[in-house]
Amino acid sequence: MDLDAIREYSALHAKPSGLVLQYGTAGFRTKAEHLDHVMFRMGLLAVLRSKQTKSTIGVMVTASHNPEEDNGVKLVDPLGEMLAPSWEEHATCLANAEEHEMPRVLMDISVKAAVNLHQDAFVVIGRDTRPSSEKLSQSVIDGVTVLGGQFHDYGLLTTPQLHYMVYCRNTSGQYGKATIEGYYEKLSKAFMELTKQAFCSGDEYRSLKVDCANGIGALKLREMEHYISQGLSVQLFNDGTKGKLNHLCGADFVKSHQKPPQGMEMKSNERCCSFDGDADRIVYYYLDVDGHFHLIDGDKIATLISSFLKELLLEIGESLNIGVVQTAYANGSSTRYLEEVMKVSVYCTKTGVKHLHHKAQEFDIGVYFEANGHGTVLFSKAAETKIKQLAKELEDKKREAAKMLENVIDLFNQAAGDAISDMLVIEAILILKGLTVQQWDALYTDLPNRQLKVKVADRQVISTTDAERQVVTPPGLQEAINDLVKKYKLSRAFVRPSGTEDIVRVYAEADSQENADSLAHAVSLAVFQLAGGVGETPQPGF
Ligand code: 16G
Ligand code: MG
Repeated sequence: MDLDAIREYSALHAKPSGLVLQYGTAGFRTKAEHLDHVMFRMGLLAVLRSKQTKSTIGVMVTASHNPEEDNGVKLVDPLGEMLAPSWEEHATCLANAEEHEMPRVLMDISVKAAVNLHQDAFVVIGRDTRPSSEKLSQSVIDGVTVLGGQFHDYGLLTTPQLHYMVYCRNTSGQYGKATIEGYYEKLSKAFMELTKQAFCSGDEYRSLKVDCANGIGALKLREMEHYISQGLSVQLFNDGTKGKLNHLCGADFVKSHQKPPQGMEMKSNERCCSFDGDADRIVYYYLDVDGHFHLIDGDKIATLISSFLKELLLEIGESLNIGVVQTAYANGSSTRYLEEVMKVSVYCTKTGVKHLHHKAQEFDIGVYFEANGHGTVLFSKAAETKIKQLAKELEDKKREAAKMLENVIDLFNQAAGDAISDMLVIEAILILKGLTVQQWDALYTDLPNRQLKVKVADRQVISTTDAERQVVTPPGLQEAINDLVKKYKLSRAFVRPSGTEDIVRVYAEADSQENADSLAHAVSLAVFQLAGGVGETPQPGF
C-alpha cells in the first residue's frame, strides 16, 4: 500500500471532522454534500474486499426512495448479496476515521481481515439519476484507483442491475452476460417464453402503467421496452423529465400514504404500479369504478407468486419445499391467507432485505417480500438442477410446467429483489392465469393499518426481540402496548427503531381504519412517554 499516495488523495476527499455515520440497513445514507469522503473510502474498502474474496465487488451510489438531496453508497458482495456483517463494521470504522488516522485504520482492516495485498482487485460501479451521483461515483473511482484496483464504471444502473453484473462476473458468465444488453436479453427471453401460450388472451393484459418515481427505473424501462413490446406495453409516468425524484411519487410514497402518486393518469380498473428511486421495490394498485384506491403491496405480490409456484409444483409432482418470508409489517390477513388457505409455511424476520434473503436461502424455493414491495424468489441450486432436468425428462403438460418454472428461475434476479423482474413475473402470472387486477386483489382483504413515526432523544433505548414484534427495553413499554392492543378487535401493534431515520416507527392494525388509527396513536403516546419522546406530543389525526 502506498500510504503517501493514499494520504495525498484522501486530502482531496477530506472528511469533515466530527462527522459520524453508520453503515445502516442499506449502506451509508445522508445528505449528498456529506458523502464525498465516504465514497472515496468505500472505493478503498471495495478494493480490500475484492482482494480478500478474490472476486469482483460492486459499489452502488444511490439513496433509493430517499429525497433527491440525499445520497448513499452500498457495497455488493461476490454473489450479488449485501456486504457481510463483519465488513459493515469495517466500513463504519473507515468512514468515521478522522483524516490523519484513516491510513492506519485502512491498514488495520487489511490485517484483521487477512487481506493479501498482492492479489488483484476488480470493482464495478453503478449509480442512480441523482444530480450528485456522478461526482460521488467519481470519488469511489479515485479510491479504487489509488489502491491499484481495476474497475468498470457501468454509469447509470438500477441497484438490482448492479447486483446482477456482480453475480454474472463472479460466475464466469454462467448466470448471464455482465452487460446491460445481457440483462435485458435474459429477462425478456424468459418473459416471452413464459407467456407465449397466453398471447391471445386479450389486450387488457398487454398494457401497464408504471410510475418510475422520476428515477433510474424510467431510463432502464425505456431501454428495455422494445425487448418485451410483443408481450407487454408499458406506459411510463414520472419518467424524470419534469418532476423531482421520489417527490409525491414512487413505491414508498404510494405504500406509506396509501394513495396514487402525482403525475399519473389513472382510469378505473387499470393496472398500475410504482417503482422506487433505484428500482428495487414495486407495488401495484388500481382505482375501482367508485374511484376508490386499492393498494396491492408486497404481501399480495408474494401471495400471487407463491400460489403460482405451488400450482406448477403440483403439476410436475415434485415436493420441493416452499417457504414464504415476511417481516412484522406483513398484513395480518396475508399471513393468515398464506398459512390457512394456501397451506404454505410462513416465517418472520427482522426488517431489511438481508435478513429476509438469508432466511429464504433455507428452502428449495424461498419467496420473500417486505410489505413495502422489496423482494424476490430464490431457488436453491438443487431445486434449479432438478427443475432443469425435469424440463427435459417429463412429457406433455408436466413438461410445460417444468419449463415454466425454468423461465421463472431465469426471470427472477437471483441476486437481489428487482422491480423490473418482479414486474415481469407478475405480468406473466396475470396473463397465464387470466386474472384481472381486481381478482388478484380479492384474494384476501387487508386489515386496516397505520404507520406513524415518533421522535425520541435516543432511539437505541428501544430494543426488540421476536423479529421486532416484542419490545425488550425500555421496561414497561411492551406491557403498555399489550394493554392497548387488547382494547381492539383483530388488532396487533409493534414499535422498532428505524434503521434509516432518526425516529421510532409505530405499526398498528385493527378491524377498522378508525381503530387502527386510534391504536397507532395510543401506542405512539406510550413510546413518547416511556422512551424519551422529544418535541411535540403525538397528536391524533393524520
Ligand atoms: C432499507 C431496506 C429495506 C427496509 C427499510 C426499512 C434494504 C436494501 N433496504 O431501505 O429493506 O424495508 O430499510 O427502513 O435492505 P427503516 O428501518 O427506516 O424502517
Ligand atoms: Mg430502493
